[in-house]
Formats: sequence, C-alpha cells, structure tokens
Amino acid sequence: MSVPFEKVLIANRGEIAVRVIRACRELGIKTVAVFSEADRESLHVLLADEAVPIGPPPASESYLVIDKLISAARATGAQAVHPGYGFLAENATFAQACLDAKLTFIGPPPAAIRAMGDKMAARRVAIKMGVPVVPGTEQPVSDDAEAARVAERVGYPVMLKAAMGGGGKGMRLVRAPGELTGALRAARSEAGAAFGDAAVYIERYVEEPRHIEIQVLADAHGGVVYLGERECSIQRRHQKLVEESPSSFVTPEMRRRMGEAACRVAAAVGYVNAGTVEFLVDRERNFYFLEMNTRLQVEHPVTELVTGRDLVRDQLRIAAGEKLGFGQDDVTLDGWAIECRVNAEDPFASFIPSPGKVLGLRAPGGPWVRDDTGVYAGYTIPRFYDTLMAKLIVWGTDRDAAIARMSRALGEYTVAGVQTTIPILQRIIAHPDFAAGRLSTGFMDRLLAADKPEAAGRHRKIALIAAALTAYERAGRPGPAGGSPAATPGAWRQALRPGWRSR
Ligand code: MV4
Repeated sequence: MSVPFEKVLIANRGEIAVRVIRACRELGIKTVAVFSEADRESLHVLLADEAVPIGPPPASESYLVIDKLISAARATGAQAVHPGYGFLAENATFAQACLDAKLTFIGPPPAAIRAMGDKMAARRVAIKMGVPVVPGTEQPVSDDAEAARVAERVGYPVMLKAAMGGGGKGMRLVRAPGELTGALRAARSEAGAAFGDAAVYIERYVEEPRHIEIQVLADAHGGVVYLGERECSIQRRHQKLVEESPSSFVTPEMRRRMGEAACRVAAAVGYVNAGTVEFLVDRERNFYFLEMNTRLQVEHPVTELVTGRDLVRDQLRIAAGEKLGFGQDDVTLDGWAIECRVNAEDPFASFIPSPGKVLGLRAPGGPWVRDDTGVYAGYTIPRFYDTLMAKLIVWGTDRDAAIARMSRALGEYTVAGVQTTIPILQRIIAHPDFAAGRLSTGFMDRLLAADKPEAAGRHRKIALIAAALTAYERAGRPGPAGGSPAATPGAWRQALRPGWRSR
C-alpha cells in the first residue's frame, strides 16, 4: 500500500495524540506534535518526530488557536492535520482553515461538520432519510403557547433541548404542564449563554434509555459502511465511564437496521471519514436518532478490537483519497471488547480532578489487554485539561470473558501520587446488573446513590458498631494495636467507605 502522507501534524494532546502518532509510525508517516507550556514533558511530545510550542497552558491560548496550528503545520511541512477528539475536532471553521492552507483535514468536510453541529438540522436530515427520531418539533419553539401545544401533542414528560447543544447542555426535563414555562425560560437562557443561540426544541422524554452508537466509515467515492455498535450507557453527568462492543441489547436484525440508518444519515450530508451516529434506545428496543459526532471518538478502541480494523489508519487512508477497499459484507464482529476510562479524579470526593505528579505507575498487561495512555511514571498531570489519563481496553471471546479480564486488569492497575477512578470502575465491573447486561443511563445514579448521605447514615451506624466492637475486643490487649479507631482517622474513613477497596 502507498503511504497516504509523508508528514502529519496532530492538533491535540494526551492519549489521543499518542494514539494517532502510533498509527502514523506504523504507516511510515512522520509526525509533528504541538504542545502548550504545560505539556513540554507530555508523552505525545516525547513520541513525535518533531514538536512545536503553541503557547500558554490554557487551551484558549494554545490548542484552540487555529492560526497557531496552521502556522505550525506550515513551518514543519506537514501535509495533513489530525484533530483527535475535543478541542477543534468538530469545528467547521478549523476544518475550512486547513483546506484554505492546502492542508488535508483528517476528518469530514466542513459542510458535514456544520450540518451535524445544528442538532435540529441533523434531526431534519434523519427524518428526511426515514430514520426514526423521538417525537417532537422540527423547528425551535418560539413562545409559551406553542410550546404548550407541542408538549400536549407529544405527551408528557417532555425534554427541552438546545438546538446548538449536545452532550447534555441546555437540556431540561419537564414532567408536567405547570413546569413548562419556567423550564423553557431556563433552557433558553442556558442555551443562549452556552452556545450563543437560545433556540430550544421539544422531544418526548424517553425513560431510562440506553445510549447506543454506530461507528461509520465513509470514503470520498461513495463507499459507506457501519462497524457495529458501542453501548455507552454507563455515564455520569454525560461523561462516559465504561463502553463496550457489541451491545448485549442489540439483536442482529436491530444492528442491521441501526447500521443502515446510520449510513443513510452519513451519506445524506456528504460525510467522508470516520463518524458516529448516536441513538437512544428504549426498553422495547425502539431506537431513535439523537445526533452525529463528526470525529473519532474516545471509545473507538472497542470497535477496533471486535472488527480487527485500525480506525486511525482508515482515517488516514480515507483522507488521502483512497477507497475503503472493503464492503459491508467484509465487516464481521468477533468476540467482546470493554473499555474503562481511567480519569485522574477522586471518586471518593465527588470526582474532583486530581492533577499532580504520578509517583508510581504499573499498568496491566497480558493477553488481550490494551492500555492507551498519555502518562508515565514521573509525569506531572497538568490541571488545565481533561482528566482522562488512560483507557484500559480488553477483549474476550464473549462478554463474561471480557468482564473477567477487565476485572483482572483493573486489579493490576496501580497508580501512586494522584487519585484515579479505578475503584469506581472496579465496582461497576463487579456489579450484578452490569454482569446481567442491565444497563441504562440511570445505572451510575443508582450505584452512587448508595453512597449518598441517607445511605451513608445507615452505613455509618454499621461502621460505628463494628468500630465499637473492635475497640472493645482490643481493650483487653493493650499495646501498639490497642488504640481505639478514633486514633487512626484513616481507618475510620475507610470504615465509612463500605465495599470500596483501600489502596
Ligand atoms: C434524551 C433523553 C431522554 N429523552 N432525549 C443526554 C445527552 C444528549 N446528547 C441527549 N441526552 C438525552 N436525551 C429524550 N428525548 C435522555 C438523555 C440523557 C442521556 C442520554 C444518553 C446518555 C446519557 C444520558 C443521561 C441523561 C440523559
């Protein structure tokens, strides 16, 4: 195969920049990293062939400054730009700026990014292509009376959504007519502040939905395929924690219908490159188009492990104008893959970010275990960016094997110096509902509710009784071990964290 490019600039940082560098290196493509002042010693800088400084730590002064990225590409002679995810990955202006500078943007055409950035326009595309959407409005609602009519028609509860939103921002659940006017005002002002556009539309609320998304690949010659689904229902505040492929909820017939629907939406907007079509799925297995993400996603590795494809390699080939080189019938799903996102956050303290120096690190290994990370022992995680530290991805011949492997791998993962989400990931993976595939977007709320003050009150009493018994028992044996638990606050705190493994 010919080499798609000689040199590629990666307009990103962290694990995704590392992921792209790896694909480039395997293809014999030279890589250019960009880095802020906080990222001088970051792994992507160490691994790239060249690295260009682009300014101060805040992303608004570095990774989000289009001119600096274009200049860096020009100065180093890169022919193409990979945006990764986040930052400018779904910014049509950036994609256009690359094209204007005669740089290949390794992503979709600007028009496709723009078409899908407007969630209402995307909804209309889905409707036009015969893809089911949640019942609701095709245009923004302008006044209270119209909103009331629409809500009455689709039936309560309803959801108000920002037209330019996504990722849960500017959303309001309305359970009864009396709440509508206030919720509409709140949603409009939130949308206006967050997206500079106060337009809001209405959908019927889908209770306890699953979030299932379809990976698509499209080339510039009309070839479009889907690469199965990813189940991403384990989320907290719209941040995914665990993803898997395939989904135990999706039947082969449903997979084909969702996949074909996703391909129709992609084709309708002239989509080229890798993209993801998101669906909400209700308890009766009805699926509804939600939005399309016009980028490579964080959770793409689970699709890679079950399809055997390197999605970044496919992105590079497609961007270079090559044909996909395979058809839908060539896509087969083999086994099961699960990804856990390891964030530098303290799950014992409301997931507060935990930046700082990684004093020690022992990543898991062994068969069918993949660790996509942007950190190393001795590295200082800066406080300026996303807390994603690593993605642990495992493959097994079936779901049970993948779960057992993930549990084993999480047990091996040792990080010193910063707090990580590993303990909560272990709890998710060990949960009977997870084992049974009983997943929904309410899973994490239920799991964490067990740690809320009300429940903690109950656990606190149990812990106090246990502590009193221990003190009573030890009272008869004075000496170093004889102190009351009150003398060791660490032990108290651990006693108040039932089921959580201490490290
Ligand atoms: C919904 C919904 C229920 N009904 N729409 C959240 C993110 C945004 N992209 C869409 N979201 C939702 N839209 C209707 N009509 C519930 C959610 C939702 C959700 C969706 C996917 C994953 C996690 C979620 C958590 C809360 C709410």
